[in-house]
Amino acid sequence: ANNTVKTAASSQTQGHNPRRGVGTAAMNRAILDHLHFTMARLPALASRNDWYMALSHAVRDRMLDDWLASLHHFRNKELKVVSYLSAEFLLGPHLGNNLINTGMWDAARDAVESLGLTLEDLLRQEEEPGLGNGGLGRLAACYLDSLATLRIPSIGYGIRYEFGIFDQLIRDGWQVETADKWLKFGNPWEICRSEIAYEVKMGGHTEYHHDADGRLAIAWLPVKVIKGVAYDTPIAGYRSRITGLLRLWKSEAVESFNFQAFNAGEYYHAVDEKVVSESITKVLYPNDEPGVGKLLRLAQQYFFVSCSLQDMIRVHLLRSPRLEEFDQTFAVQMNDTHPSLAVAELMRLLVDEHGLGWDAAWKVTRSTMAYTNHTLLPEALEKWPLQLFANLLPRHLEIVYEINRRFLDEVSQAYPGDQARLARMSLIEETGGKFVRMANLASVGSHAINGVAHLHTELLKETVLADFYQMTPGKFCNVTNGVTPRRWVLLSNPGLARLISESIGEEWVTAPEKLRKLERFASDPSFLSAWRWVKDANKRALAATILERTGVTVDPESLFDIQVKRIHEYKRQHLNLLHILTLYHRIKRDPGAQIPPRTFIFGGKAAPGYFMAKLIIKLINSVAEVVNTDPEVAGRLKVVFFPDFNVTNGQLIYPAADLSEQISTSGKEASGTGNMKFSLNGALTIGTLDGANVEIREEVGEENFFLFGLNATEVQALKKSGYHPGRFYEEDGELREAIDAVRSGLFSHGDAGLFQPLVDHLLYDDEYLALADYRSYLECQERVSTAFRQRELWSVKSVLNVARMGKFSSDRSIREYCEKIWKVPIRPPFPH
Ligand code: CR6
Repeated sequence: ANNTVKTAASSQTQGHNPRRGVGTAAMNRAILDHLHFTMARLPALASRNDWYMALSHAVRDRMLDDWLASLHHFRNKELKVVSYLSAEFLLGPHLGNNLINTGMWDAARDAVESLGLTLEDLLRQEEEPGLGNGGLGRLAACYLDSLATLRIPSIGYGIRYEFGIFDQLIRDGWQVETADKWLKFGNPWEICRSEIAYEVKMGGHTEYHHDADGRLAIAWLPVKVIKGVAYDTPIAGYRSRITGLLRLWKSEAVESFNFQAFNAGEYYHAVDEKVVSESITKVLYPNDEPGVGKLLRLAQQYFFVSCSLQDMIRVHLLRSPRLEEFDQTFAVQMNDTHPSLAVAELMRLLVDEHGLGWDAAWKVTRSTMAYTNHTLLPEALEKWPLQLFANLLPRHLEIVYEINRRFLDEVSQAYPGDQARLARMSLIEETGGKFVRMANLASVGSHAINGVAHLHTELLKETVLADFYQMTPGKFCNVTNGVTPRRWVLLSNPGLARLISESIGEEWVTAPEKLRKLERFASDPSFLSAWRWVKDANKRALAATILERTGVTVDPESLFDIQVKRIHEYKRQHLNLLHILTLYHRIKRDPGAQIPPRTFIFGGKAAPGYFMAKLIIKLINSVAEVVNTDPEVAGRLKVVFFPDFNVTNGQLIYPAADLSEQISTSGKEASGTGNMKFSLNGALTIGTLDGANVEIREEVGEENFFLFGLNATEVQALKKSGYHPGRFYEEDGELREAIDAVRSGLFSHGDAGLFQPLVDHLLYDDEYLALADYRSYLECQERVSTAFRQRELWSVKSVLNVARMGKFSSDRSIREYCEKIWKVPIRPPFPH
């Protein structure tokens, strides 16, 4: 990386700055040039993908000018760089977002039209990079947008998975997974940096010896060395003239061929090593709440953390030779525990490879690192079987032991004789098999620990990390999640964005607290009808896509009641189903019943190995089949499972919702971010007091939020006193009717056994208290129906929701990280 060739141009600090034209004519020229020189195509023979690629390259060129200027910050000693370590970045398609953020949308649209194409068609051509499972990965993507918008020097570090989250097909009502070959037609947004590459060791053992000066030296003799190559993607800030950097690592063999084997004629063996090395970044693990893991996943985590830290050290050494000052160059955020090996790896790099003493290394490690926790579910807290860890990372295990030894000394000094506490806080779990506890490692190695919503942080302090909180309360803080209004309103809901900007100006895009100005329009009938017109148009667009993808016709006039998110029992898609079944039975009992028409839309992927979640998908589709075709229902209820929920589909779905389902068991959803996207697009929420729902309700006002169910304290109390779901079943006739219908075979062509596991689980276990909240949910849904009948009042509530959602912009979250955790100054907004 230091082999820069000195030229006349390289002595100019800003380098060559060609500043490409962004007008229609210049864009038109650039697209044709790329079609010719990059895609090697004649216009007459070009496919839609060729045009998409040509346009994207033209847009990327224009982002590079700002990018090269931004990269310059990394050398400026005065500016601390935020390094966001995340195993997932769920970016969504780039083209539209980049056009919006750089302000090139109109020019691109006109240029494309002058070539006889439409921008819409080319936008549809993009295969989204699905490099994440759900909320956590999408949060990382929103944060990159905000970092660039707020002009904070930053790098997102992650993994360039060759296959992202699987594509979901629905066959006979079941989820079928297919490989996500997102790179198959090329990726115009990334730049491969073959020269930015690092070696990563794995396996083997360690040896100790004394060097020439008599000092103890440690050698790690690995069995394998893999190369990580940087692939960079520019991230446009919104009109900030800053382009942020996402650097993803791809694994490669250090040498593509084992020449010894090759010479011996064993051709296949010769490429083995290449295949194994490349497998590290092959595929994203499709679990959003991972349990005890697999060797390959640990290898992925170590691989990307090691490449990233080596890269940061290289950048730091460009500024200063003193690694004791590393924390002045970088603030490192660990997005959950997936990157928590960074604590041990930074220690290893500093001590073993750069000769720092342990204490100095520990001091700088701790003041650099910070940890965000994203879950309280005990089964989702990462821990690695000790033997597996030792086999892959023998040196890191020694380091973990040393960190632990010193840490437990501190614990016993603070709490003499408290053996139970020592056992709980240890980095090593020793009850029933030995494990390395990653949340403990991350907590000990960080100067700051945060949860992702107020309630979540409080529960974190009381439960999962209680011991750590008691010992070091000052480390803990909350940063409630946020979402970017650029992608989630400007791009996905242009009609709403236009109406808002026409009414209150455009400042809300970067200063969403200004949305409050909409409050006074909530009493303006013509504004309200324009508001409704926008929503109705979005609903019609979604209805058309539903018809195309599922064959189901839905009525855009009906209430669009939507639950899109990963399928998980704690999110309680089955509670939603129980409501649908109850309405169905009410209609069957009384075909004339006054039930305002509703369209229930579900979407979300189930982890391929999560049987119950997959059965829930099957049940949704089975109920849909019966309800949608029952003549007595007469179209009043429609049930739709929208296949392959992802960012692209989300952009169509959130803007079309009337009602947002946020119905998790209180205390289980750390924050949620879909809840924010819905409400920011004018949906009203039906929800429990869980995660960020609590704060959303506080902001929008309780009269504009449909609350039901047990709160987190009541959930804990009920569990403690002994929860018997069967009682709810026995005592509530409508609930019984709904469950009995499922087990009768009514929805499974008479096959009574099909849904038995789900029914049994509800009746005899119901870990997530669906039955306990059923009646309260039903009553709340009746309030929803009543409210929806008064369309004008509903629209007022919808406007007030949007007006009061400013807090949930990811810009606010990033500002809080800067102040509370990273100690990075916020620069004044860029004058547009
Ligand atoms: N699954 C939480 O469950 C939260 C996001 C982002 C999750 C969700 O409530 O909004 O993180 N947790 O903070 C994990 O991924 C471990 C999620 O997306």
